[in-house]
Amino acid sequence: MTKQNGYNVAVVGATGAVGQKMLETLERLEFPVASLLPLSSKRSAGKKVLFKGEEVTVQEAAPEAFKGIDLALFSAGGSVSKALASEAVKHGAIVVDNTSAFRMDKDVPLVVPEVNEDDLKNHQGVISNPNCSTIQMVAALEPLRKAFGLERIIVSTYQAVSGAGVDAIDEMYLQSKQVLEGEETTKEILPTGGDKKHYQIAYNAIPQIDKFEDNGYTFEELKMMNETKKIMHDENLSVAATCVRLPVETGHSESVFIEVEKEDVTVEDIKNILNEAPGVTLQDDPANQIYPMAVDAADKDDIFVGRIRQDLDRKNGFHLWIVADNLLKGAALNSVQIAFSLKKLGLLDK
Ligand code: NAP
Ligand code: 3JN
Repeated sequence: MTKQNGYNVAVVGATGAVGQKMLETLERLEFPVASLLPLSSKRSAGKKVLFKGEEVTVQEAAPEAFKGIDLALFSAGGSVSKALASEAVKHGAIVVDNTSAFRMDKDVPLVVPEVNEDDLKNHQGVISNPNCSTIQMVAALEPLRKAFGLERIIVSTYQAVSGAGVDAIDEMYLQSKQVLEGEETTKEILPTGGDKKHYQIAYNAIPQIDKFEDNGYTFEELKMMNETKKIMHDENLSVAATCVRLPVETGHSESVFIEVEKEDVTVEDIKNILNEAPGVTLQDDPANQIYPMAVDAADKDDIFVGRIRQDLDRKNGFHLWIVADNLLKGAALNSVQIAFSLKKLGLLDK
């Protein structure tokens, strides 16, 4: 039975770039919220956030805050999730976690509803939301995998600064102003807060997102590679990623090369499948210069696909350009869609 007045929902990280979008998305899609509890660190406790036209006071995230909560959406970083997700579950909440803390745990479903909604049925309290770059890619490629089989993916990303949080957005604008005024740039956040060196993002492209691992890949690249295999339930799929940060505020773009299993697949076949794919909009008309761009995808729910071409040397190889709002489908929207799926499957009312 569905709860009469809706669900008690906590948003952990409610003052952040993703958390703010979670509040907006819960409201815009009319998820049944009986009460909203915005949580943050001590720094923002006492601040107000707007929800359904009302100011709600932000509280400090602590174990006891989850008493009576049905659903907790986490986006305050992996350490906060590791410290508090199990506390929320102990209090009876289902956790949808936007961090990488539990994504590869075998007991934790990693879900993009259009792709693997049924995996939610195996949850044990925590569900992980994949990395933003993974989500937009798998949602566009899964229908092709189902239709033609998929052997290999090679992806290069062109990621927006909003993926690195509100401080990174501020840094990009400050640096842009400094460059235009001939001043030295302030470099404190990017490529990643936790690393030794910081570089200018304004008027630049940085081939590092998250820290480097010993094998030469960054953690962001490994997230894309490992998460894709888990979501598609295919350990034999070849996936290689290169992740790059650009001075774009919102909207991740991806150049994706795929090799399909089936023979004699055409560009038309691929377009036909993508035309029917849930959450995907085809924007592919080179003669009229129609293709997806980050500025157009920002604030939209869909994943946009264009520039679809057959490789000139490999008949089963195709190139695609995939763009989506990284804070919406890449994070907040996907989390709220998971909440709707949980509700639909009757899993929120247990
Ligand atoms: P952000 O703009 O920097 O916001 C961080 C949020 O976390 C703020 O609300 C902050 O509260 C809160 N926070 C920080 N430390 C905390 C603590 N100790 N206890 C409770 N709350 C704390 O970052 P963001 O871009 O929203 O990203 C937040 C996290 O979401 C990331 O670290 C990442 O794990 C995840 N994320 C996932 C994706 C994805 O690909 N799906 C994309 C982006 C981010 P204050 O206002 O008090 O500082
Ligand atoms: O940089 C981006 O565009 C996406 C960033 C995601 C992110 C940022 C900090 C920590 C993540 C994530 O969700 O993969 C994490 C994390 O590992 O939790």
